[in-house]
Amino acid sequence: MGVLNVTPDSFSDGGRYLDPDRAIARGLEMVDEGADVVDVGGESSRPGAEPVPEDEELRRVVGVVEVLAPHVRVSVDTVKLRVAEAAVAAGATLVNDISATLWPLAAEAGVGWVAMHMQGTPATMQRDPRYDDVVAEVHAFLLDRARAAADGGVEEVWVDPGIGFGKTAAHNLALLRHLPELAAGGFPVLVGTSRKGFLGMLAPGRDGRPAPVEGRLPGSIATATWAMLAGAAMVRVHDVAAAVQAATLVGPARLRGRAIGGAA
Ligand code: HH2
Repeated sequence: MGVLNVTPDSFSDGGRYLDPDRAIARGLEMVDEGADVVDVGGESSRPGAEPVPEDEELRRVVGVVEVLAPHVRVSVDTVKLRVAEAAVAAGATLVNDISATLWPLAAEAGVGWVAMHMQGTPATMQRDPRYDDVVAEVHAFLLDRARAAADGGVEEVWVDPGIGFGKTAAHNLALLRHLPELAAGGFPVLVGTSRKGFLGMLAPGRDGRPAPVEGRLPGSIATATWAMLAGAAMVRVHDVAAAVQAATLVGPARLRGRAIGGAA
């Protein structure tokens, strides 16, 4: 899943694709690079982000979805019902929902739905995230929402632990370590670690400072690779070409088919 942020303020690519023509060009480039899904978002959910007015989000997202949808599967990254509805009408077939609330729309429209876990809201979520048992709480929340959606008629339900959404670096690592249990829960797992802050904190540069956003490609690919090996069926990434190369080497289909470098 390639990330396409049609926003002025996303944490890693804010402003680059706010212009619709540039967004469309980047979307098509991601298709060329091998993305199976392009995830179009018009509202940043970075820590501290404030909500975007609905009309503005609609203006950013709908036209881009309409042009990309004939070329690739499009998901819409939104928490707003009206934006999700308009994006689906424009051709999106997956609702990527960091609020984990929009499944009734997915059921009604006959599209897929991603339930992501978040503690709090983007405006405040990184202030002091706390859990008694992060893995148990996140998994229980996701499976509960996923079952409700499946019972409510959503045929394609994904679960996503929400790396960086109300979580410390230790919480993120625990969730990554325990991905196999989430994957065993019966719903396909999506994971997004791409360029996130904890990668910079855990692997600082030689000067001892957290790696800046543009220095987080190795960590992004390392954790996406880990996620795929641990059972994730999809990874959400900015650097599509690099992630596709990793997926080609270690993705589930290849591992199921034969051992790398040897016979079956
Ligand atoms: N992460 C971001 C946004 N949407 N959706 C899912 N399902 N999983 C994620 O981990 C996830 C997500 C944050 O990344 P990005 O879109 O690059 O930044 P911003 O929110 O600043 O636009």
